[in-house]
Amino acid sequence: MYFNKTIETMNREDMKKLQAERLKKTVERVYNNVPLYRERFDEYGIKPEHIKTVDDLKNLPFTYKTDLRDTYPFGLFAAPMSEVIRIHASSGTTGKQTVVGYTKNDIDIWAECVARSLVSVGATSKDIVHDSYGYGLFTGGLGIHDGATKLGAAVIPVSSGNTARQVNIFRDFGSTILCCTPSYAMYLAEALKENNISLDEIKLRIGIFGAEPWTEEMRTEIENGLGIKAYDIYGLSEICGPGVSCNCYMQNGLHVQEDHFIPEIIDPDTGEVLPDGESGELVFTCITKEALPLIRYRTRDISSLTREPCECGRTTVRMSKPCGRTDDMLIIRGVNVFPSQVESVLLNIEGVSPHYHITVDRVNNLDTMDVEVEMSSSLFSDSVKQIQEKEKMIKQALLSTLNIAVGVKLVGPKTISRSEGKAKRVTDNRK
Ligand code: DLL
Repeated sequence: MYFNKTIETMNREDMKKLQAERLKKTVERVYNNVPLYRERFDEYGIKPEHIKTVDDLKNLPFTYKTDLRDTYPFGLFAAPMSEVIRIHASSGTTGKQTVVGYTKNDIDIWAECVARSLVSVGATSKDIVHDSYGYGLFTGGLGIHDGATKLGAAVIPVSSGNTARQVNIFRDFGSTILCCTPSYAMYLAEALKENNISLDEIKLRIGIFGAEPWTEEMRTEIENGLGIKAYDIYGLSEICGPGVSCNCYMQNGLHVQEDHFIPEIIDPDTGEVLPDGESGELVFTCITKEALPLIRYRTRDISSLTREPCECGRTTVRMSKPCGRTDDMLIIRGVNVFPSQVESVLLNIEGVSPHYHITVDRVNNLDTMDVEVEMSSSLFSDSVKQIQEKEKMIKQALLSTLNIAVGVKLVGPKTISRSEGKAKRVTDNRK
């Protein structure tokens, strides 16, 4: 099933032509309306008429998050405020927030991208979509809401928080599709048990999770915990929000809505474009946005692309599950470590739960990394000796995957704080 079959199954040649047309218009738009782009293109000696095909994209300069901050709040908008109908913002961890705007057309396109995503994992207008992403300036809540509305599904705009109420709504309203962060999904699975609601009493069948990296191991945990199929949805406010790409029911990569956003993978150090299959930094160019059409935006997310046909019938380019961000990468005694690697190791070990926290520090000029991980209740009731053995085993498994020695501490069930939105899994005291 498709939401827009013509686009989603378009042959690659036609897609490239469509992208070229749209890219040309967008380059003209930003050159004529956004001083930063005009100045930067002039610096590079680029005029809009130089951009004729998608292959010319590589000649355009990148846009960075700092550009949004430097022109805070609306300096990169390419449409007059009278045409802007929505503003979102993402707080980020440091500095000013990133502000993004949408025209009516931008909101319609975003909703279509989300509707396509929902249909690609099997949603229909008969579904009841339980939207537990945060509503407000965050794009998760309203983004999913508008897409589910476009599909004609019934939306429950529950937002995040009040976890006991959420699981009662599952049971009483018969929610069939859950949308939230993967860490909140884990929390909700726990809350079902705590509230004595069995999986037989609820109708959830699909989960659409994103806004933070999560591993295949976490996918299995969530699928078992909630009795659903779990799918990955990706996006970022700067490009639109959720729905830039999404898994289809094959769960093998995320189809990019490339008639609206052209993806590239680059070497983050040199800026060189990498071939399909190679891992690097994901860069997006918006080709239909009116209010904030970013050109070659550096996402900092790490992924790879494939244009191999997908068994679902979609012909759109797929990106691999983002495994983290270049700025999330920890450098411990010179070794690169992604939190997702730690998650994969932990979730392959019996007796530990998917709740963990990493603390990085510098002691006597030496980096240290300590992982706290919760025991399952059965391990918790074992003898001290058995628990110590398990700690040793986890240390060994982390050492062989990461190539660095890591401190491991098993802690009691429910001691690590739960997240209702994006989880904060790392504390780096070196900063
Ligand atoms: O997180 C938009 C969103 C909402 C996506 C709901 C999916 C679902 P921002 O707050 O601007 O927007 O954060 C964007 O979150 O650059 C990635 O680092 C990360 N991210 C988003 N989706 C995924 C995902 C929303 N599926 C940043 N896997 C992005 C891994 C993700 N990381």
